[in-house]
Amino acid sequence: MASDSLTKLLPKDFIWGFATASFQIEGSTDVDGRGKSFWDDFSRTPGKTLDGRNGDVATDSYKLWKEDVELLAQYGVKSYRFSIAWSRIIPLGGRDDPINPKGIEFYSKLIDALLEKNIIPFVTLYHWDLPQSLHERYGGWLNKEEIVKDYTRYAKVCFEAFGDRVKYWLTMNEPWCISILGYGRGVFAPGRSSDRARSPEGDSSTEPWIVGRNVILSHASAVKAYREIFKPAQKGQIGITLNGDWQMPYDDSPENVAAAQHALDVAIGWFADPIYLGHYPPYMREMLGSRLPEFSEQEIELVKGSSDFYGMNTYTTNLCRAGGDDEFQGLVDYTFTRPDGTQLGKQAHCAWLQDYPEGFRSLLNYLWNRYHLPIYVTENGFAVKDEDTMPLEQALNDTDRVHYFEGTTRVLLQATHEDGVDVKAYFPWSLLDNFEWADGYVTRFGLTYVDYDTQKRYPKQSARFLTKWFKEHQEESSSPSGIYKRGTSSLSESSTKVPGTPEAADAIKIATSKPSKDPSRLKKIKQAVWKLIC
Ligand code: PNW
Repeated sequence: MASDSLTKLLPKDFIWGFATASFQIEGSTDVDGRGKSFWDDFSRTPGKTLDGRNGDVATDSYKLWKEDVELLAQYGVKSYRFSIAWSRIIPLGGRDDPINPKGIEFYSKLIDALLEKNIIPFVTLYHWDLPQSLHERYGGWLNKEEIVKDYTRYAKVCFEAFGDRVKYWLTMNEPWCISILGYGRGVFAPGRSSDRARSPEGDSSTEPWIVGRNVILSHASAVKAYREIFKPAQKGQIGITLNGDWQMPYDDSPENVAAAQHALDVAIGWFADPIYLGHYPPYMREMLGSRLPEFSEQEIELVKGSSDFYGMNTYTTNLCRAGGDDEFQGLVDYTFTRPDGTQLGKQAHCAWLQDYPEGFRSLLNYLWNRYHLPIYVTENGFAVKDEDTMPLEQALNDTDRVHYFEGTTRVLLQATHEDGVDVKAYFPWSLLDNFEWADGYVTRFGLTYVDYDTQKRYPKQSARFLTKWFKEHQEESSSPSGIYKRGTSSLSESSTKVPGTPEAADAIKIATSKPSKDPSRLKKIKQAVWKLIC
């Protein structure tokens, strides 16, 4: 019964936290040796963002990161998903280009600060900010021979620098968006498209599919390196995260039922089927013919099984009708209007999003039944309509977003306890309002409101809701929450619980010893904490 599952708890090792991405929050694009990413100039080009604003400052998190970590601690999260900017680590991006120690230092300090607050770093290696020089040098994601090697070297540098402390890696964020929005529709960097009003260069009929293949291969090559060289000692998990919304037939006519599957095949199966099953969905081949770039036998061997878990970003549900000429949606028309004229759910600020939690449950079931791997929900969220133009008090009282999360958290319990889906993590998007790509700053997805004039952060009602919900719906952890005393705030109480394992006792002993006695004290605490977590 539904009521039954809603009183059950999520297990203590369930991971929840908030997510962000480097280009959307960091700003400081020209400091400490950072090279340009291809979003720098793209976002500065007139007409590319809705409000004409760019990522030069964003939420200023390169400077304000300590404040952000403090906020996460106040929210009581178990984890923080953030991404590393490739061009801070290797400013020119390539495998023979120099590494930037300042870039390594920045993320290293962030990781240490998170661990000190007992927050698990969940790290994305690529969230859309390709070093500009790789795009100029050889076409970036279009060039298989070069990009696979350069990406793999970048990933290895990160594993080497951070893998002693990072145990969860995501290779790529949303390959569908990288390929389709960047090289098909041309709305994201590098903005290539067949539409000559939009771009002087590009071929939307071939390039997105080539980019998709190259992203998959780069991901798989980095995973191979991790598993062979780093995992034996570092013992982390690595995978990819795919965007994908539930695709529901508009009605029960056979062509619309088939259309919904076609939409899933192109939105999700394009990447998930090769990675988890070892081949493209047959419909991709049927739709694209020779334009679908094949994998060699050796390549498919590399790709199949290259993700330890299913990483899922999902926001909404589409009603699907056969027809139309949009290959990027699998030749399927999407609508939110049901046959009886009613809307599927509450409309968000962006046209592509309505609130429909039942679709989230269906998607979790579909992915679990098709791929049989634990699911990490790495993004899920809602942008309240017109939030940007509301007075602050009204924006903070974000009832539509609270309603959205009431639905998705309810479904999380139902999928776990009624349907038997193995969901291991949940990361609402996003910790902060931030640079929402082509939307600029007018679309706000944050659980925390950012006043862009002052960079002051204000928790929204939805953040309070989620903090409370997870406190009430998760088994108490015997993990190290008692080791580091959390900051007290109106959002979280300090924890003084003493975990009961020998490792925890060790960690507490070291943590409470006089700091001056042992210079390696912090390192020992971290080691003990990791023993507990892993
Ligand atoms: C994701 N769509 O992007 C990204 O991972 C985030 O960086 C982003 O801020 C967030 O979702 C909210 O948009 C998407 O058009 C962008 O369907 C566009 C779509 C989906 C996801």
